[in-house]
Parts: sequence; structure tokens; C-alpha cells
Amino acid sequence: EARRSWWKECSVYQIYTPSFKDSNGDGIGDLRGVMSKLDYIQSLGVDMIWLNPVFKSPQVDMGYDISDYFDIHPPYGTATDVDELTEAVHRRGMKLVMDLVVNHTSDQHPWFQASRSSLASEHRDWYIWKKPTFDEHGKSQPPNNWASYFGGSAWEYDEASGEYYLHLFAKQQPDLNWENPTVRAAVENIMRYWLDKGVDGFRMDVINFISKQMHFPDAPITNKNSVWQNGAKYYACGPRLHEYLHNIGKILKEYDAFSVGEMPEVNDCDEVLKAVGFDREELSMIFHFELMGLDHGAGGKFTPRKWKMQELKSVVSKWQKVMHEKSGWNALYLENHDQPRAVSRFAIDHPQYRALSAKLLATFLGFQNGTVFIYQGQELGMANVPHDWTIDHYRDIETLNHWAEFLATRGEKTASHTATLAEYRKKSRDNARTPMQWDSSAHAGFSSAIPWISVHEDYPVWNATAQVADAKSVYHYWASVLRLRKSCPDVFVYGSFELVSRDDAEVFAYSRHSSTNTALVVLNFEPREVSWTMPKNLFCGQAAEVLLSNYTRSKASTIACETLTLAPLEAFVLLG
Ligand code: TEU
Ligand code: CA
Repeated sequence: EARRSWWKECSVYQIYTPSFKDSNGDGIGDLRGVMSKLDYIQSLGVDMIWLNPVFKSPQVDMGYDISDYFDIHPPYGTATDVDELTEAVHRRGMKLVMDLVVNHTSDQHPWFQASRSSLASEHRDWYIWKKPTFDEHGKSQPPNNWASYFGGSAWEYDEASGEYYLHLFAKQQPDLNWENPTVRAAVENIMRYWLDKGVDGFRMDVINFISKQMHFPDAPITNKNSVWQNGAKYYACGPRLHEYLHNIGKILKEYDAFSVGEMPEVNDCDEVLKAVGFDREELSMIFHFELMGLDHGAGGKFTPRKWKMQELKSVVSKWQKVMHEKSGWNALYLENHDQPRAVSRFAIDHPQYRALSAKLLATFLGFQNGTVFIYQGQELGMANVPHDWTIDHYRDIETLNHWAEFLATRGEKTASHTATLAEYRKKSRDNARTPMQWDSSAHAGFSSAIPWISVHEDYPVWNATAQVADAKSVYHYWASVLRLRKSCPDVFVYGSFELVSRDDAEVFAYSRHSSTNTALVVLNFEPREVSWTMPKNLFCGQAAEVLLSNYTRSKASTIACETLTLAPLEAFVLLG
């Protein structure tokens, strides 16, 4: 029997404020915009809202570079708006979760300003400063060969002190030194401030990077095209991570608060279980990245790779089974503000197949064991940026830095330019950041002004107003998924998971089991008919009701133990 918790039965809606809804006509989404759409969010049937960072920030990395944890980025609104939003969310019986970004701060944060001001500063040791190394010519070099996720070395030289500071992301995002207990106390202070204000928990940015191996060894060479190498082995799930997370967990427990930690670079379930095991008192759940890496090529994220059905099956089933058997918990997601749109990535976004695809993926995700996360626009089947986007359309630091580095190293070869731009259209984070498509009016009803990032040209067809009015839309399908999941928590929330017909290369099928019910989810990932045989051991001889279908398999029809013809991208759920 799985242990029950309120947050296990929740579904979460993620809001990327700048791209959600602009209330005051400056082209930037804001908190009052969010407030104006709470009815829409609630009608979808979610229980919790996660807001990406809305704190004061120079916005080098869209708010993941915070310069004041207690105040709000003015274009998004004010601290009072957050209070009002929290209250409005609570009035609707929902919860509100904020983003806690404490692996690093902005370089404009007063802590870092003080830290860099002098070697003697009280704040010097709040960040990670190291002396240079020297090459054979006596030239000063970064302390080691670690790469930054946004290009170049993970170390930035500071002229004034002759030392380097660590930044795993942009150089404007210096890493905090968690070894220093005053830093940990400062983080506790931030957490308590927002929890006391009534926030229900946190999504914790790259939380498994907070403890580093403090001797900073060189990383093994895994990328032959660069001097800078991935050092994750020395900072992902580092030596003191669980000590730190346990202290965080104690605070969360006091407030009965929710937490979801972001954990890139770790695909080892036993490692993750140390953070999310029910008896560990650390985090509620984590986001792993194993599915997100399936289309990243050997030369990094912006090189191609084709994922295979067998890989999808083995990754999903691995996490499903281990978390269930070992009393951990899964965070289920296919999209967020860093990832391309799922219909474009895991299915087919061509107009003919888009709605079917979005429903197929909703079925795929929504009946697994774990807590479901939906990213704004996913409930509409929003797609990746259009094919005519040029480099000038992009806003994201990761893509723009990659392009600058690409031009500097690869030069002017047009063929490789085209290939790289095609990779951005597949995987740039901006695919998720185009404005939410509310209706068919100018700028998709997102704003009365030109938005900070281009609206997708398909908005006259793909928008919320049209879908809310259409009972057969992706939006209403998602609402059904969330409702059905809740109507039968024993099997859909807490039940065990088994892959069905594991070797099938076209159909992803899985069953869920509780002591009283069995459910079967059947998903044809191909845009053509395939034949598929019902497994003999599941419902044979008994009636199994069709609970949900993205075609018209009628509800309450029984499906016999036979070979079926599945329609292109067909998805259905049986319950017996
Ligand atoms: O992302 C961390 C992370 O590892 C990625 O998802 C990241 O976007 C990817 O490695 C780039 O290829 C988190 C936030 O979600 C992201 O938006 C921030 O940029 C990043 O941390 C730094 O705070
Ligand atoms: Ca605005």
C-alpha cells in the first residue's frame, strides 16, 4: 500500500508569468494577468499553481538570476499582488508554489556585490572563489575545466581580487557557497518569509547542485570539441546534499508544505530516493531529466538524436516501478519553461494530427503513478515555434550564447547554420516561452501591445477561447484526464505500474493495479493504423469499461480479448 499525502493527489499547473497574460499593455505578462485567469485554470481541474520566479532580477536568465528574494520584478507587479494572488488561489481551494532559486543568485544581488568588493568582505565566503591555476607559460587559467551550461568556462575572473568565482550557469549567476552556514541560514530565512506569507511550497531550482566537491577536480573529457567539460560528477548530488535537504525538509514539514526539486544530471533512482523516500524528510518529489535527454545528441543538446520507443518505455517504466516499490514519488512532466512542446517533440504537431497527439500525450502522462504537472499551453496542444523563425526571434540566453559560440568556432558554413537553427526550432527553450494563446484577436489576446517574444502564428486556430467552447478540444480532454484520475485515486494515483507488450515498437501500453481495480492505457504513437492484441491476463472474461478515448470508442463498451485495429495516434483507457 502506497502511503498517502495530500500532494500526491494534486495536479499542478505551471505558469511562466512573462508569457501568460499581460494586464497593462506593456507586452509583458504579469501577476494581475495571472489573477484574471484563475477561473480558466481552476476549470481545468488542477489543484496547485507553480509560478516561475517573479522576484527582482536583472533578467539575464528570465528571473533565474535573483537580486532580491523579498521583492517582485516591477513589470510583473508588487509584493501586494503576490499576497492578493495567494489569497485568490486559496479562495478557490487551490495552492500556490513559488520557485526557490538558491544554488546561485544574480551578480547584482547585494550579497555578491559585497562578496566581490574585497577579499576581507564578510560576504566573501558566501560565494565560491578560487585562485587561478597557471599553464606552462605562466598564464593564469580557471581553477578547473568545468563548463558553464550557458557556454564557456564555469569560472569568471575578477580583476580586482585576482580570483575566479564559480557560475554553473551564466556569469551573472554566481553559485552560492552552501558550505557556509550563514548562507544556509539566509536560505532558511527566505523560505520562512514566503511560507509565513501563506505560500504552500516551492519548486527548487537545480537543488541537487548545491553541494560541490570542494577540491574542484577537473572533469573527465566527454566533449572533444571543447576545452570545457561537464563537471556534474563533482557537483550533482554532492557530498553534503542530503544534510542540506534534510534541513530544508524540516522547515517544510513545520508548514506541511510541498516541494519539488529540480534534479538534472542524475538518472540513478537510488540516488534520487535519498531525497524523495517517504521516510527521508527531504523533498516531496523531484523532476528527473532522463526523458528530456532522449533527443540530445552526442555533441550536446543542440545536436540531433532520434529517440526510440524502447527507450521511452524503459525510462518510464524504470521510474514508475522503482518509486512505487521503494516508496518514493514521481513528478510527471513532459513540458516546462526549459523544454520544447511535447506535441512537437514526442508526437506530431502537423494540424491534421495535433489534437490527437496532444490527447495521446495527455493520456500517456496523466494516468501514470505520480503527481501530474501541466505547463501553460500544454492543455491546448501548443506547438514549437514556426519554421520561419530566424535567430532574431530568439530571446533565451542559452540559445543566443550557443549561437554566438557556434559562429565564433564554426564560421560561416551555411549548411551547418541551417542544421543548427533547425535544432533550435526543436529544442530551444523559447519553444515553450511564446505567449499563451488566449483567443483569435491581435497578439493572441495575450496583450494589447507587441509582446516581448513573438506570438506563434497558429493562434487563430489554437487558442483557449476556441477550446473552452469545444467539448471535444484538447483542453476538455485534459480536464477529463485530471477528473478521472481523481475519481479513482486507488488505481490512478496510488496503484502500481506495469508495461504491457513491452516489445511492441509502435504501441505504448501500460496497466495500473490497485487491490480492487485494474486499468489499461493503450497508446498508438504512430500516425497510421496498427494492429494490437489485448493481453490475455488482464480483463479476459470480464467487462472492462472504456473510460476515455481520443476517438469515439464508446464509453462503457466492453473490449474483448482480441486483436484490435488502433487508429492513428489512438489512445484509450480501460477500467475493470
Ligand atoms: O534549469 C536547470 C537545467 O539544468 C536545465 O533545464 C537547463 O535549462 C538546461 O540545462 C539548459 O540546457 C533551471 C531552470 O529551470 C532554468 O530556467 C534556469 O536557466 C537554470 O536552472 C538556472 O537557474
Ligand atoms: Ca504587463
